Amino acid sequence: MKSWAPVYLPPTTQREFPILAIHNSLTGKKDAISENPVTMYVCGITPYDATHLGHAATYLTFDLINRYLRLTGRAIEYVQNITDVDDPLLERAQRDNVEWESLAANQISLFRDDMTALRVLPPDHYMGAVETIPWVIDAVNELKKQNSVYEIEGDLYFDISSDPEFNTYNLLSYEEQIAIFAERGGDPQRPGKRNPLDCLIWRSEREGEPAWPSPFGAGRPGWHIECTAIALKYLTAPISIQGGGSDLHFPHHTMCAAEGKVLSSKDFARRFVHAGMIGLDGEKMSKSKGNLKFVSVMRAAGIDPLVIRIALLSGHYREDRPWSDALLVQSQARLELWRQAFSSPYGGDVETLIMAMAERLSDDLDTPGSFELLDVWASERVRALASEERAEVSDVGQLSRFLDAALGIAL
Ligand code: 5CA
Ligand code: ZN
Repeated sequence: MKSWAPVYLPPTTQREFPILAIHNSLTGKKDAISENPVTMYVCGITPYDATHLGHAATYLTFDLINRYLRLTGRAIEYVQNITDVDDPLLERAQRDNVEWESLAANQISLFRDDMTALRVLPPDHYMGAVETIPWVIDAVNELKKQNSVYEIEGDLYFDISSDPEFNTYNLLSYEEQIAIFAERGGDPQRPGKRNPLDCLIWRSEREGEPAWPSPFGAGRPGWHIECTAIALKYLTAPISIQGGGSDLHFPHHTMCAAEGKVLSSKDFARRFVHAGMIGLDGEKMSKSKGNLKFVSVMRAAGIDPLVIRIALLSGHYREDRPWSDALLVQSQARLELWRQAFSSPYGGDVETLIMAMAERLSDDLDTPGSFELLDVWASERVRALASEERAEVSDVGQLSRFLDAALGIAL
């Protein structure tokens, strides 16, 4: 699948930036990313309703990781999928009386435009479920060889007991997992399952649904195996980071970890990195609740995507946090303050500011902390400018290039 347009990364001076330490939700601890190259698989959209501000916040989180690692000289290989065939997409297409293929194509196109407008660096490999069905078939065949698959009425299930470490990927109790599994696309109650948590990896053809031929009969891939197969096609286990929103920790990333473990005989991911949920009016922003704010609609209303970017990054990525119009107004004011500060060559000690901001970012992407440092610097510059004080003339261009490279904020 075509990815989106490359984003210009300005050249920056080589500095001794601290190593990025990121919260790993597999261990509950902060974890320094010291390996090189770094491999990252981030779960992409299911294209029936894109891009709302929750999606945007999650992809901005991984964009920051990508940018910080590049700034510190790391090679990074970044893979993202698109779940372009799955139950929610088919249901929405049926509800709206449109072809599922055209619904997906339109939403993917909107998503690309939104990512470009938000200055998100594109992944190296951007792959859809439909175009990677042969990889899923290979993965299912391999799981069969490992005796990890069983059948119920033509549907194939992954047997979670084939990964002895299944219980180590999250902190939920068995009962909690069953409850969440039912809410997030699982079928714990289906008769004939060995374990209620076993997940579907091949869904046999149903009337009126798309299907593709396979050695196990016509059908389509289950959700989790899609990401496992795509990730392992490009990246070697253990991948450095598997990422997404916190709602993917279970079941999705847990199932990917288990399937990936059986397929590769290694840990699937070294780290799970999960972004918090963006809410609106006290509830998680989600398609099912219908309380969505779309980046494309905001852009069409003339809102600067840079202001959206600043607003979403002004909270910490792991916090569940609400969106509000007030946040947008504050972010617009912040952007104006920063721009005003850059209108003077008397920047003062920008090197110290750059290192202090980088130090905040390296500590689990503390964007609120780094923005506050920039606010203090900018307020002081604006005050000095108004009182015609002359601070030290400095290369404010260095700071401008750092903000662009590290935070995607081109002033
Ligand atoms: N296609 C699957 C992943 S393989 C999927 O979850 N698609 S999605 O369109 O539902 O979500 C895309 C990404 O946005 C996921 O990482 C999800 O965790 C994240 N996301 C969804 N809603 C929110 C929200 N309200 N706040 C933050 N992130 C969200
Ligand atoms: Zn995924």
